[in-house]
Amino acid sequence: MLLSVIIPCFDEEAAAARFETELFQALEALGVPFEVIAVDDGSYDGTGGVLRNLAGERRNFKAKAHEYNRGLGQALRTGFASASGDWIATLDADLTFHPSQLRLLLDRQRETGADMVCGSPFLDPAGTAQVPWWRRLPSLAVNGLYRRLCGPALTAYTPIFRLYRAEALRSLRLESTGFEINAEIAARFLAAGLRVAEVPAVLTVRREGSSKLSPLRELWRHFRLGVRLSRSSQS
Ligand SMILES: Nc1nc2c(ncn2[C@@H]2O[C@H](COP(=O)(O)OP(=O)(O)O)[C@@H](O)[C@H]2O)c(=O)[nH]1
Ligand SMILES: [Mg+2]
Repeated sequence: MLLSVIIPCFDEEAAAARFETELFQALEALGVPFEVIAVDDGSYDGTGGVLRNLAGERRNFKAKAHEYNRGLGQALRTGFASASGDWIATLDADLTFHPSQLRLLLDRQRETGADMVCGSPFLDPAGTAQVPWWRRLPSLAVNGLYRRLCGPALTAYTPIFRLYRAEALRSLRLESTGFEINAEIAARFLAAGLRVAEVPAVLTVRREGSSKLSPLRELWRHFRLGVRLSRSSQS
C-alpha cells in the first residue's frame, strides 16, 4: 500500500512551516508508506518557497504549483492527478483535522472495506466543541441539506478530511472548482454505488493565518452543485 496525502495550500506560509515537524511526525507514526503532495494554488505569500524547500529535503514530499489561484477544487484535482498511491487522503493545510487522526480513517477502512471513509466532526459532540457557533451552525445546515439531497449515509458531506480508494476516485468525473468539491465527491461516490463509511473526527481551530472560506461565494457554489446533483439524480 502507498498512501498519497494531498494538501491544497493557498497563502499558508505559516501553516506550511509546521509540515516539516508536525505533519511528518504524525504521518511516520501511521506506519504505512506515504507521499505528500502539496498544491500551492497561486499563493501571494511565501507558501511556494516553503513547499519547494521541503520538496528539496524530503523524497516523499512533492510540491505542485498553479501559476494563479484556481480554487480548492482545482487544487485537489491537480493533487489527485499527481498521486501515485493506491489510497489517497485529503487534508487541510492548517492541520485542523490533525493528521494523527488518519489512523482512524485507515482503521475504519480496514473494518468496512469501504472505498471512501469520511472523518466526520458531526458524529460526536467533541468533534466540533472547539469550533465557534457561527462556523458550526452554517456548516451543520449545509450538511443537513446534502443529507436530504444525497441520503443519510453520511453526516459529513463538506469536510475535506477523507480517505479514498484511488481507483474509485479516478473513476469519477468531477467538475467543482471551489470548496464544494468535497460534497461533489461524496455525492458521486454514493451515486456510483461505491462503498462509503464514516468515523468521528475532531476539528480544531486554525492556529495561524486566516480562513480562505468566503461564505457567500461558497454558499452560491453549494447551491449550484445542489441543482446539478438533483438534475443528475432525476435523469
Ligand atoms: N489550493 C487551494 N487551496 C485553498 C484555496 N482556498 C483554500 N484552500 C485551502 O483549503 C483548506 C481549507 O481552507 P481554510 O481557509 O482552512 O477554510 P476553513 O477551514 O473552512 O476556514 C486550506 O488548506 C487552504 O489553504 C484555494 O483557492 N486553493
Ligand atoms: Mg481550515
